[in-house]
Amino acid sequence: MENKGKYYITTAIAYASGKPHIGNTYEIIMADSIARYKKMVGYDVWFQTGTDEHGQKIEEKATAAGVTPKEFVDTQAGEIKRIWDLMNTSYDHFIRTTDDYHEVQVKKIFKKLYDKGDIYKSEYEGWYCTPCESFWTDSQLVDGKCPDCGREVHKEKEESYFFKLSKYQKKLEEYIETHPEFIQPESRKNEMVNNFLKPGLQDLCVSRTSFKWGIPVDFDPKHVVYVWIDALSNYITGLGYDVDGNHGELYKKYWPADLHLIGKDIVRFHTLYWPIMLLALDVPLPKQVFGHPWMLVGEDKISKSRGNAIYADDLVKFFGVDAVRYYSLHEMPFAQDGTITWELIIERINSDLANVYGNLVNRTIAMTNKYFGGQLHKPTGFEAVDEDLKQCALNTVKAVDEKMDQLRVGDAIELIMELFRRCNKYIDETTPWSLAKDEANKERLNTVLYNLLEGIRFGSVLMAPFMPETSQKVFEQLNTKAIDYDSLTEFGNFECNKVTETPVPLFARIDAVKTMEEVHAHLDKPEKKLEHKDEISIDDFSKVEIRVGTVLECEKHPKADKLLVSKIKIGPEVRQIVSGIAKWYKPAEMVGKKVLVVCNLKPVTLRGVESQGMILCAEDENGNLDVVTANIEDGAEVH
Ligand code: ME8
Repeated sequence: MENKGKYYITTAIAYASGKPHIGNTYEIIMADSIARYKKMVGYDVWFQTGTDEHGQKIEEKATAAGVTPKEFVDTQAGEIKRIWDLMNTSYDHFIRTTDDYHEVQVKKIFKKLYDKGDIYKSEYEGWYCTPCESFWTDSQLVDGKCPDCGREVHKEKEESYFFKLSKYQKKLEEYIETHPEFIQPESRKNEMVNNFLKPGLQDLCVSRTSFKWGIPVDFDPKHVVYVWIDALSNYITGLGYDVDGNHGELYKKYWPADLHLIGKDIVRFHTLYWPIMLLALDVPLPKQVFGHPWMLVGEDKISKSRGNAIYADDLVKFFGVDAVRYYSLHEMPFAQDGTITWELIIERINSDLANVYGNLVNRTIAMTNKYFGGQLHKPTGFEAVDEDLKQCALNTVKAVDEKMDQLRVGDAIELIMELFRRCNKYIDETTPWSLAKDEANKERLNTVLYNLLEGIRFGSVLMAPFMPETSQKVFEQLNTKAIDYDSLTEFGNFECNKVTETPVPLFARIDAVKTMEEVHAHLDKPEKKLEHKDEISIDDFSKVEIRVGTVLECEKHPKADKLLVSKIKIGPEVRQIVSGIAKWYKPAEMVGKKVLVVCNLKPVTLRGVESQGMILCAEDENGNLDVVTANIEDGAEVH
């Protein structure tokens, strides 16, 4: 495949202050779909995301939770990463602003800007909104309250360092003017120019003394770096940027960024303050900043305190990862805010994924099996209607590429759905079931089904960046290896391998009423309190000898369906252990696992087979069970 060069894409780094809702999650899904698409068409992609972990709000939340700020952000960052992973996002690097290499560079950046005279010390007085960590001027307040969140503000005065933004205003204006693609969509660019550049940039407060949880200014340790210099720098420090010029390989290869994907509320920071920071550091500017719209619940802002927040993991529980990805990407407009509700997502899954895509794949495979035992041959003739389908498939490839170049992801997906709709219409036009009635039409029927499978293959290759698992399932059912982008240069690359005998439905139709009842039951369920056992001393615990063992063999118990019998190597010994895990594990799945074994449990005989210990497992209240494993040499003892 042609190498199209490098492509560095980033998301905003999420505040490690709480669980990210579906709006925050939409951003990483969108970035992932762009990254996957670019990779598919031949770019060498680097995709970075991460967490923004300093600031007063986080310090306060940690105190309220009775833990240190570092403990607090460790937990939050873990949760954010878990959700990003759950959504099958393919980021290459997850940066945390508490990472050492980042902190070192932020200190150096601050010092360099200070030494250059771009940062100076002064005093700040203004209206301060604690939850938003923002100072406001009189004229910015709305009814005397914070213009962002509508909450109370109070007067605060503080010694601070300031960054002379005005010094670089002219240069930035020139850059924006000569790079019309820099701020996207166009409407956001106009906002920035008219509301901020035209009135003239104010110097920016870049340090704080009223809280401690931040990167210290090392030449004036009373101050910590105020969060934007810290946060924005992640885009270069994550690649190995070094103020002294000893840059890492990734930085040399991937900077400047091709795309910073961020939400509309932080466009100002990314298109004014960030480029000015880079101009001051003499670092090339990013090529594009895209301020995506926001996802609303119905008409309302998503907010935990309003109680309307929807979370990706809850949605996934009901609909699966790809349906949530599909909804988020397809429903979000290019510039205007989009909306999500549980009811809307059900509607969309039924109308698009079950009825159009799923149904098309299912019936085409079923017919291929019914009429040809699953195996077709390449078509020998082409009629006008076939030509029309072929052109639609080939045009879709081009049209999707144009949309993706403009970052119109929702439109790109809609075009792929149009191709699937065209395929369904082709079934109505060619009526394979009536062709099947006459043996004389066998060749024609072969052509029709071939074109359908080829249409499905085209759509599924194109859909892979958006719904990777679904495309994979389709390729398996089609039994095709023609799954890369280059295979779409020609309509006719489907190899005619035997398709799967039993099509597995991609998306089941959802019964809205029943599912909504289940959703309510799930969301209303208060978290059950844990019931604890009596306290024990460390001496009590140390009586238990737990060691790591490798499962060498495993088979069903000859007399009990629920039991498996394993031979486990623990250092120099091999033990036989009987466990009640047959419901969750096939014997072959156990072989090779490194499990934890209680070694000094008194041996017992279970239905005639001796068990010399116990394998440790974790089980949740829904009856899911997982054998606990450890990645260390067998024989190792657990303390
Ligand atoms: O802003 N719909 O972090 P964050 C879509 N740490 N996107 C939304 C959204 C919604 N309802 N709500 C928020 C921060 N977002 C900073 C960024 S970058 C150097 C520092 C987006 O956790 C929001 O616009 O508040 C931002 O791009 C991202 O989610 C993370 O928001």
